[in-house]
Amino acid sequence: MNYKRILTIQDISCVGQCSLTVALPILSACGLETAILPSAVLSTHTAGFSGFTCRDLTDDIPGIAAHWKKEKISFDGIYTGYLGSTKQIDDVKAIVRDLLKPGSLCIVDPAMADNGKLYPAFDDAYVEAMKTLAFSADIILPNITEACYLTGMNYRENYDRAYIDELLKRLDEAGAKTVILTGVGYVEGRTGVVVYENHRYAYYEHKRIANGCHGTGDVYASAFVGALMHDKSMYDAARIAADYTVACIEYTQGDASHWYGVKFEPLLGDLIKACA
Ligand code: PXL
Repeated sequence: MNYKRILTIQDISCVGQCSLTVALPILSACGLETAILPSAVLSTHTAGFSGFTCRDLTDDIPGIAAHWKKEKISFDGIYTGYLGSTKQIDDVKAIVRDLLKPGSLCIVDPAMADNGKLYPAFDDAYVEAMKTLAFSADIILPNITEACYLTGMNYRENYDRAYIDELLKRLDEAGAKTVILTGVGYVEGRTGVVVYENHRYAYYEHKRIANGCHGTGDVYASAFVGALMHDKSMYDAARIAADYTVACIEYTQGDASHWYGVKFEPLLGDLIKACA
């Protein structure tokens, strides 16, 4: 693999093993120079902690981007996650337009919802803005809830292949290019990821661990980006990231005090080997 510089834009949740505290170590372990742009700084993530603080960094972003532009800094990939505000999405799109090297990939995890609901910080205006970022990206990694928000389809807990096909068709019609749809399970005890590339459906199924942990989406997306940047195919990157995420969830299971995140660090060696 050539040495590559990637930029990831997402929040710093100081405690909680998600967003940048997951993406930075995973991408670095995958051998990538990882530049970061924090979208906001929170004392913790918003899923389960109460009374968290949040400083939105929207106003800092244009100045940071202007400095990078002046220094002629550019990136071999840009990967975005949880963003700080609706307005910030326009600044992120400008960064992708101005600082992503030609032919490089923009990968968007529209991290805004799960289990049928938006995260507390977001509203319809954010969803509308996220559509414009997601549908201009090369790859998106929504879960089913996020795909529903992006397409206006009704969220269902129980679904079949026809429902997933309709979701993919609507994403496609809205302008999505490659879609990595996570958390798709058709049978009891199993889940998996759909890789929808060039209008073709491929599916990697794996075991479903009953008590999922918070932050698995960020571990998954970061591992996917790390593997993809190792010139793995979309399908292989999706499979490597799924195997790693499942192993991390299994490693975390049974420790009730660790409800807020995934113990992903001790297994980074396995991810590095899988990417080799
Ligand atoms: O993992 C997604 C995420 C990222 N950042 C913050 C969050 C969440 C999910 O709840 O609250 C701040």
